[in-house]
Amino acid sequence: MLYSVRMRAAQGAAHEAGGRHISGAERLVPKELVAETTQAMLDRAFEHSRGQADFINITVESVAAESVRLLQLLPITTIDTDDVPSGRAEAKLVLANSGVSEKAIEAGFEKLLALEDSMRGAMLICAETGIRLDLRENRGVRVSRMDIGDDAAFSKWLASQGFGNLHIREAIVLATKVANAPGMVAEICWSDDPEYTAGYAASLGGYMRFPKLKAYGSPLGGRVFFIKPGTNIEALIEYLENQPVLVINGEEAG
Ligand code: WAQ
Ligand code: MG
Repeated sequence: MLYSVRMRAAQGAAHEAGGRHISGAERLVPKELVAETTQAMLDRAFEHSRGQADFINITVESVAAESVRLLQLLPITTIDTDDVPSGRAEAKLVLANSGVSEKAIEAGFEKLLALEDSMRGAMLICAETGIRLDLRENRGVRVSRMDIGDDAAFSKWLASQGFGNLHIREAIVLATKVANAPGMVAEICWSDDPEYTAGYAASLGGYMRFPKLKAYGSPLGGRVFFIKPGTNIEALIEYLENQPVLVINGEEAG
């Protein structure tokens, strides 16, 4: 048995009562790790650089081990650019190479840049027309029930590659689950943590990191998932929210 441990924190009020999203986290851990995982999430919610949390929800839910899907970690590449505009231009090229249309890329960036504050989840956008496909408005779709498979070995491998920070760890797990979703073409993301300027463009072809995808100090981040036309959106959201996934890394053994 594994446990899905999820946290969401907001300022002013609960998310559903109009509170401002501060932070969220999701893990999938054995029972022995539930207590320390919830404690770490609580500390993180209280100390977040986006501001003071007034509402924190932590959910612990059992997940049958046989329902877990094992997915191979996406290959990771870092593309350093001189500044944010060239980072965004490179990220757009990666999306185009993954099969997202010009129109959808522009629509996706426009929607991300138009946010007044960060959403809790991601926007689903048609990879051809750029039209928003989910009906979740400012909440978006939150990907959940995923983690690293072999935590000790995987964390050691990540650190050895210079990918030791928590942002990267969480992002590559999320991006691997998302890239394997039915109908997924590609994803674009940048952090909503003011001090973290990195983001990525990902697809089954790989996870391309861009250290400069957002101006330092900006609390505006987000995620867009570009979806193949004709995809069953309900089934897609069900996978993103509920399918338990552990990400494994063939390289750590070697
Ligand atoms: N499901 C869907 N959307 C999410 C989730 C989730 N579980 N978690 C975050 N988001 C959305 C939400 O709109 C956030 O505002 C936005 O993504 C950014 O979230 O160096 O730190 O957790 O390789 O701030 C990427 C680069 C870092 C890492 C991403 O995102 C690297 C990051 P954050
Ligand atoms: Mg954040």
